[in-house]
Amino acid sequence: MTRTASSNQKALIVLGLGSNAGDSRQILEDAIAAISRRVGRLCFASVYKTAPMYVADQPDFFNTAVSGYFDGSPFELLSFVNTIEADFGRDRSKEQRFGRRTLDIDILLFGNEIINEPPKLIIPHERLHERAFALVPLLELLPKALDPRTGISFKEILAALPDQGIIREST
Ligand code: PH2
Ligand code: MG
Ligand code: MG
Repeated sequence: MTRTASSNQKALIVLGLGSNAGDSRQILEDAIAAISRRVGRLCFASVYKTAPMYVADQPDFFNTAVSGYFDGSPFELLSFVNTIEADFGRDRSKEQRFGRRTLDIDILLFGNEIINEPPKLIIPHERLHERAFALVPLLELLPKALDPRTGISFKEILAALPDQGIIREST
């Protein structure tokens, strides 16, 4: 069997989760349960309380990440996570860019694939390298992961960032 990018072989994926509206801790816990219905061997990182990036005038976020194996294409994963976001009351038409939200699930990594299909899908996530709130939980799950675009370790990328106010809440 030949291997092609985006074929339907199980890929190790990493999702970043964030919430700063509603009962964020409960939302993250329930979202992880929903994700586990389609993602095998799910692992989850600690929950972090994080200072909001890009739009400062909003509540702190709660962020975490999960990893596991997904049997489907990157676009199938995108539609799966968008369905979960909607199930948790997310209505994109009422949102400010980078503003407050009940649940955001971002595809951070899909194996080592590089997907450039803006505006729908860019993998690795286009802002991963600048976001400690995504890199810190990702590195808890995959401490040795390399950025598929550059081959640089995410640990090194995180170490070069300024302090962004990431506080570990719970495991
Ligand atoms: N998500 C955003 C914008 N800013 N800041 C933090 N700390 N955490 C987030 O998840 C986040 C953010 C838009 O998705
Ligand atoms: Mg996001
Ligand atoms: Mg998102």
